[in-house]
This record gives sequence, structure tokens and C-alpha cells, in this order.
Amino acid sequence: MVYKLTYFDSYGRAENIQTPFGQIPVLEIDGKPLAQSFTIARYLAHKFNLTGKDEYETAVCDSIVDQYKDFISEVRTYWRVIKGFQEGDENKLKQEVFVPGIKKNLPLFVNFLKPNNSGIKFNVFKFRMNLLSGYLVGDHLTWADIVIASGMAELDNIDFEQLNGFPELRAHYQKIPKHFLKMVHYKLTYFDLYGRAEHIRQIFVVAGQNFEDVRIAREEWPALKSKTPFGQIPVLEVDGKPLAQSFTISRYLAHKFNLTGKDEYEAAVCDSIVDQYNDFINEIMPYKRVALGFLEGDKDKLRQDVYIPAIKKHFPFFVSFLKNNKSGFFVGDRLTWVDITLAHAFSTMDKTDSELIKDYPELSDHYRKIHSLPKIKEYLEKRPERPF
Ligand SMILES: N[C@@H](CCC(=O)N[C@@H](CS)C(=O)NCC(=O)O)C(=O)O
Repeated sequence: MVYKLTYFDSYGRAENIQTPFGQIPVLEIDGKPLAQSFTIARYLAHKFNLTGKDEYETAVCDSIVDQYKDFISEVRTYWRVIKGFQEGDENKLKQEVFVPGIKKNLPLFVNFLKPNNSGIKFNVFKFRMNLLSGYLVGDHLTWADIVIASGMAELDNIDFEQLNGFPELRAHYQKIPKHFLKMVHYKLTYFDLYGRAEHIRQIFVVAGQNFEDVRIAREEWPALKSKTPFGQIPVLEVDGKPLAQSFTISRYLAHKFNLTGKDEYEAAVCDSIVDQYNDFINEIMPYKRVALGFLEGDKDKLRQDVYIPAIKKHFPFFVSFLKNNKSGFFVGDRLTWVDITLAHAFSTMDKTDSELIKDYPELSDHYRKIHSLPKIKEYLEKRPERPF
């Protein structure tokens, strides 16, 4: 039997795909299509013996999954806003929709992991098995475990606090084999500086994605250098697999987290602006190395001969993107990774070289706008201050 599952690699829309109900995922079984994600999961669970040991357990699995679907539709507006699919007041929706949805539904799932679950009251043996097994239904892994565990793992990834009141659900998903869950572990390694990693950190912040922020000391670097793909950091590990080059890392994450504009053209315009910014960084490097004390040299001369001419050459381009675009963002009508990257650069420059950026008020207005977005604002208030 040949199974072919079609879904997005990241986020997007499905209008142009031929599907039974105009939506994906679609599973093709020997070429025959099946739509509706929970129907697909139930079908496969039956095939692969993940529905419990009898018809009652099978129906209990269905009931747990149906309750989970109710939960998802209750919190859907909040979810769509934080994933960037729709505009909305994130904080208000969190208080009015998300937190009440959590408080109402998560205890219902916990009940299935506790002594008072429905099976237990009537059947001591079932109760025992449940309690010992740690599974939601009976004494085996079912698709209900996989649905709930992947949902809870994702919730924990996005908003760690919410699951603090439900240790049973956290323990439950941690017990489920990791390959069943959607959780990706991100580990970012860099020096304890902003440098070439700060825009990557802020992309994670905007996406609401937890990541391991490893900040190594200078003394640790020589031992690590030969273990990195190009002898440099930052390096991002995605479930243990390394990825180097700071802008490759941020572009990769931007695609994952829907921060590349609305279509392929806008994604390419984002790339072009970041490439231009990279040209700027490369041009000013001789000055920066001396100014930051990594190399000996005539700092004042380099400032006049290298730094100021590079600013005069590149900054007007950035300004004209903002002027032509009108939305206040660099590309299209929404936040992209370009805004995050350049806002960090201009705000840092405003701290160290305010007299140079004051000729470009559009760039200061831009970084203030980006840095007043609630998630970035909160992050900036808490992050460790570094000189560069
Ligand atoms: N083009 C690379 C440059 C990376 C880079 O220059 N990394 C520096 C720190 S900012 C580094 O690893 N320096 C230590 C070394 O080269 O040994 C990127 O953007 O990631």
C-alpha cells in the first residue's frame, strides 16, 4: 500500500491545490484521496492498531479527540493571530479566549490520566492499568495520546507558562516517543553578545518559539571551532542538525514562521534587502574590528574613510524602501525578518553613533515602530544589555 500525505512545509494557503474539500492535509492511499486531518488520523490509527483494545476504548479515544477538536475551535482566533494568519489584539484574545479555553479543557484531559477517570469509577482493573500505563485510554498507546501529546508539546513550545498548572499533561507528552510529536528543538550557539545572532533570537521571540540560547565564553570557542560547519558562529542546531551562516539561519526560520512576506516575490525582496545590508556590514568591517578593539588600527581614519562613506552609500537605499512602501514595514504590508534584522541594527547604531543615524529619521522611526510591537518590546525590556 502506498501512502502519500500532502501538507504545507510551513504556513500558507491551499486555494490552488485539488483536494476533496479545498483543504489540506490530504492523504492519498494508493492514489485515492482522503481529507480531514482527524479522519485521516483515525483511519490510520485503525490500520496500525492505535485505537485501544475494544470498541469501547476505540470510542473513548474518539471522545477525547472530539473534545480536543472543541478546544482547538474555542481558541482558534487567538491561535490564528499569534501564528500571523490574521490581525487581532493578541493580549486581549489571550485573556478572553485562550486562557479560559485552557482552564476549561485541559483539566478534562488530565482526568483521563488521574484516578477519577470514567473507566476507573466502574472498573478497578481498568483504573489500575491506566494509572500504571500513563496512557489516556487503556494500557496501550493510542492515537488519542498522540493527538493530545503533540498538542500539549506545541503549546509548551509556544507558551511555557500555560502548562505549568498541568504537570500530568507535561509528563504525559514527555513520555510519548518524540518521533510522534511535532516538537522541534532549536539550539542557537553564539558569543554572549548581540553580534550576528541577535536578529535570530528576535525571530524566535516574534514567532513565540522557545529555543536554547547558548552563549559561550571566548575561552570555550577554540575547542568548538572545528566542530562547526565553517569554523564560525552563530550555528543553529535543529533537532541536533547544524546550520551555519547567520542570514541563512534567519531566512530559514523566517520561512518556517511566516515572516517572509505574502508571496515568493516579497520573500525575494526580503532577501535582496538583507543581501544589501550584508554588503554594508562587509564594507564597514575594517572599521568595526578596530573600533571594537579586535584589531589595532587608526580608528578615526577608518571612520572617515570607511564607515561614514558606507553609511552614505547604503542608508539612502534603505530609506527609499521605507518611503516607497508606506506601510511602515520594509516589504509589503506586514512584519518580515528584514524589519527585525534592520531594526536591531539601527537601534544599536542609535545607541553608539546617534549623530550618524540622525540624518535618516525614517530609519529611527522604523526601529521604534518595530521595537514597540508587544513581543519585541517585552523581550527588549528583559534581555541582557550588551555593548554590541
Ligand atoms: N558570514 C558569517 C560570519 C560569521 C562570523 O564572522 N562569526 C564570527 C563571530 S561574529 C566568528 O565566529 N568568529 C570567530 C572565528 O572566526 O574564529 C555569518 O553571518 O554567520
